[in-house]
Amino acid sequence: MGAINAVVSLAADGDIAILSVNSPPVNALSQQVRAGLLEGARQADADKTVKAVVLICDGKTFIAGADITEFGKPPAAPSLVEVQDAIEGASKPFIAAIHGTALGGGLEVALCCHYRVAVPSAKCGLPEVNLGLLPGAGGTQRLPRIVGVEQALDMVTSGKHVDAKSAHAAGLVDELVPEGALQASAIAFARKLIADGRPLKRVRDLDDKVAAARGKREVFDAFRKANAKKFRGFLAPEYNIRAIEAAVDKPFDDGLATERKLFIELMTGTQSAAQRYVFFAERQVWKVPDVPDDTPTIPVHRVGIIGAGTMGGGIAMNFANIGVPITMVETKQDALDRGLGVVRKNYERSTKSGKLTMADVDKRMQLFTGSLDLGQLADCDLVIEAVFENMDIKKDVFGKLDRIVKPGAILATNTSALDINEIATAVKRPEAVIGMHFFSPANVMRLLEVVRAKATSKPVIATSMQLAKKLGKIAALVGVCPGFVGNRILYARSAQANAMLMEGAMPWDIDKAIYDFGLPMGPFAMSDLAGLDIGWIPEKTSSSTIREVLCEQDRRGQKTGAGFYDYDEQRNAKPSPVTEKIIREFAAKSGAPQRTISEHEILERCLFAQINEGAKILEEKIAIRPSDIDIVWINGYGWPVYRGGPMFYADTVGLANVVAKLEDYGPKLGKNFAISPLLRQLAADGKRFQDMK
Ligand code: 3H9
Repeated sequence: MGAINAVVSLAADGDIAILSVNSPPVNALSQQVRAGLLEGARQADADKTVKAVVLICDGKTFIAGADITEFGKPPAAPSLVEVQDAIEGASKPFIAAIHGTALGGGLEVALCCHYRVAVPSAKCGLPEVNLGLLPGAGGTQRLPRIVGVEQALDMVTSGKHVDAKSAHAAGLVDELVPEGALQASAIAFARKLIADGRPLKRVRDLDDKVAAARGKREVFDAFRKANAKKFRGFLAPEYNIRAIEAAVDKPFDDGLATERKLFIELMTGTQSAAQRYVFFAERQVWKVPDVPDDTPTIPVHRVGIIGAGTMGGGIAMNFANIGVPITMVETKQDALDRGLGVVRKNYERSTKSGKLTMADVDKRMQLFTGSLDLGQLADCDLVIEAVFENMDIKKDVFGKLDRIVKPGAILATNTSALDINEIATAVKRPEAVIGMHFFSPANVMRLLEVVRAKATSKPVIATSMQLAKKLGKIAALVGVCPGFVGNRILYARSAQANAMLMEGAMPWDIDKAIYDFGLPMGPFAMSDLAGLDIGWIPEKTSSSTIREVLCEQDRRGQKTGAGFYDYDEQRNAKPSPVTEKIIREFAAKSGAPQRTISEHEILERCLFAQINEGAKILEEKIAIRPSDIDIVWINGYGWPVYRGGPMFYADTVGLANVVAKLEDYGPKLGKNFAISPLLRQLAADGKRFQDMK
């Protein structure tokens, strides 16, 4: 008894042994934890004075999974399976005592214990799918033996965390024990087991739940069909399903072998590498080298929002969701009423899906104060301007705010492209000015670009990042340039897409290539959705671009039933002969030779131009690190997470290949196109974006 190693210890409470893991931050199953657990389990099993063993963790959580930082490195003994065999095959009961999260390998260890107890706040899950993996330590074989095939399919393919109460109802947890009394309750549970002479319950020996699904292919077929859209492009969900099929069809050990084989295939593939990279990228993105964690922040008790349009309303909902009161200012009463009406309607829609009750809706709406007077913003701690994208208007608003809003408050703009340094010249406190670029619909989209201007103070940055986290967003801190990170890269892609229209490709050819690559839609479908008339002024139109001509013909996108595409009543898109004619005429006028452009070329030109723009953004230090660019594109533009973002994708293609292809395309890329010196340098050095320090 005593310390087994630096992270695992064994103690005794009478005839009950307590095997504890203490490996912050999340007690992941590192080599040291595995070694400690194996040794501890063996010692406890061999000790004749011990009648049962409680496995418990220190700190904020039970074991949260395998140690992801070890993935991709040579395996270090002992394996997790050895640990599990020692526990499951022990001659006395092991009881997992769960608090925090029992995830992945952590739950798989708990599933090898003979019993599981948990506090009500605990959660259990097999989130490997989110890392492009499947549970590779028996999870796909043991879980369905307890919870049944349907729930197991749902858990392994969604990766969701199931709360202790549901886990108890499903049989995954044997007993719920009081919060704060986990260890004592687990010991009491163990003593009762022994007193009652209950047998060692080995999950691997259970069969009735999996037998119930044997021969029923339709269960799996229906599940695949129902989730086809959600799983599109991802390998891991399908592999998880196959592993559960093996649990149903095969004896336990054969099922384990199938699971192992599928796990290794995923682990060595590009998709999982991408998804593991994104896991760490999502955590890195919060770290700002020159704004340390202990930077003072500004308490935000009230938020002011200027503009009650789609953007302003969506932004406001974020704050109402976390209980922060909002003062919403508009110039006209009817616009204000309309804006608040839309917010209420959006909330009411959530009552239909059961997410909110009507009482919740009322509570949120009570947080709103509407006003036509900017003066009402005086006592706000943060004001976000979401007015028309026009520099003069924005500067005028900021000038007024400067005179009204109390000192120390944050003055934020939701501009998606304008120069925030210039906006900041309108105030005498430029250190208070920052960009908070929400993406539409702002109450739904997870991304927030926090834009740091030249004079923005560190507390203003720290507060904005902290707020983003509280709002449940993922925020990337970026610098000022036209379009910031996300839209600037989008423009680079649009330039190629538009150029290819002139060379002979149709919008649907380009959209298909992008869709098949894994994005939810291509550039032209996206324009139709957003509306082609953004920034279009009917009085000034001169048929000078394809887009202008489409607008002139009242083809302004989905909302008018036609844009690049024709739309039916259900808004299904069809290639449009009208658009095709307009494009052909434009191309003829431009004199560009027409040809068939392969899907391969479409993709390379669109994607490699994006990568090149990303490299320029890094050169100019507009983004802190390549992975921040990936976070922006995954969360703001639907870049498929299994391809890890444009910069990670570039690494998988090889930067030398990217440069070589850009050189091949040469003048086709446009007269202003230049290959980024940073990209060239990395390619010449045989490096990846991931190697940048
Ligand atoms: C698996 O188990 C495979 C097996 O089936 C088969 C094996 C053969 N490893 O998220 P946080 C770090 S796959 C290494 O900010 P929270 C994280 O990077 C695994 N490190 O905290 C961060 O580091 P830093 C299945 C990990 O309280 C710090 O811990 N399990 C791991 O918001 C704090 O993390 C999962 O996928 C790990 N497994 O959330 C669970 N987990 O401070 C993954 C975290 O340097 N983890 N770190 O940035 C989570 O979902 C969340 O971390 C958790 C806590 C909910 C546990």
